[in-house]
Amino acid sequence: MVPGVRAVVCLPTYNERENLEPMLTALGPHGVEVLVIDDGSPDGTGDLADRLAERLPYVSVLHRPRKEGLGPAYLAGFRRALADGAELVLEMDCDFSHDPADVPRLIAAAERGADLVLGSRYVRGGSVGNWGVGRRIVSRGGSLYAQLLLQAPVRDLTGGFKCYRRAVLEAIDLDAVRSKGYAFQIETTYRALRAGFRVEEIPITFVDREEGGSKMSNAIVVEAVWKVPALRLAALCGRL
Ligand SMILES: Nc1nc2c(ncn2[C@@H]2O[C@H](COP(=O)(O)OP(=O)(O)OP(=O)(O)O)[C@@H](O)[C@H]2O)c(=O)[nH]1
Ligand SMILES: [Mg+2]
Repeated sequence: MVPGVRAVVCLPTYNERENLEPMLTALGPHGVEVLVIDDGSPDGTGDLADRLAERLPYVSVLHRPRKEGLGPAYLAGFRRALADGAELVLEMDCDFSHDPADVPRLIAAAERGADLVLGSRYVRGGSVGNWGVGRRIVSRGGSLYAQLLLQAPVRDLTGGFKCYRRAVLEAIDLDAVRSKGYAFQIETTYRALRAGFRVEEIPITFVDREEGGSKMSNAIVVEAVWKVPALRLAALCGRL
């Protein structure tokens, strides 16, 4: 880890060849380490990441043999970042839906005292850019559904632009987290809330990707639908 750098951005990639170099370049000035977590992308994103890491001292790469979803990729990244001594661990997408220029705002909120900072589309000042009606309904509906069932005072539970204080990831039983898609975002935030950590939402503008393809699938939505009541039940039974 670069001396003095305390924040590691975990950047999962699957077929993000067009986005990777611009994203790493955009993150460079923010004083963070970046850990690319590539699941054997058929388009060669993993090889490109290795080449870029040779040139960019703040970049390292974790290769995983196959695509298993966002959840397992992030868990592998969290473990590596914690082992490397990170104080703050960030999550963000590599498709420019999350603006790299917002990274310092997330870090600043954590440094002001929040344990988990969420880049939120659904608080005042936040928004969703060029999404169609269908995607808006799925996303907003999903967050409301989870918020209601889990009684969680958080407006954007499915977003993936987050900054964890190391203590949060140490307190969460990472081995017990099995969610793969959006449910992973809901589950990690819910576990942080249950453990008594301070969660703060800061507004972000989310824009749809311009390069590459979405990995969103029906299976990801279905998982989130059943996982939410399952999490609530686990909490009621004292298992969470
Ligand atoms: N390592 C890894 N990365 C993944 C996997 N699935 C998605 N990603 C990455 O996770 C980030 C978010 O994925 P997207 O395809 O943008 O999915 P999304 O943001 O949920 O959906 P869209 O808004 O439609 O783009 C991107 O950087 C993807 O490359 C996976 O199984 N493994
Ligand atoms: Mg995306």
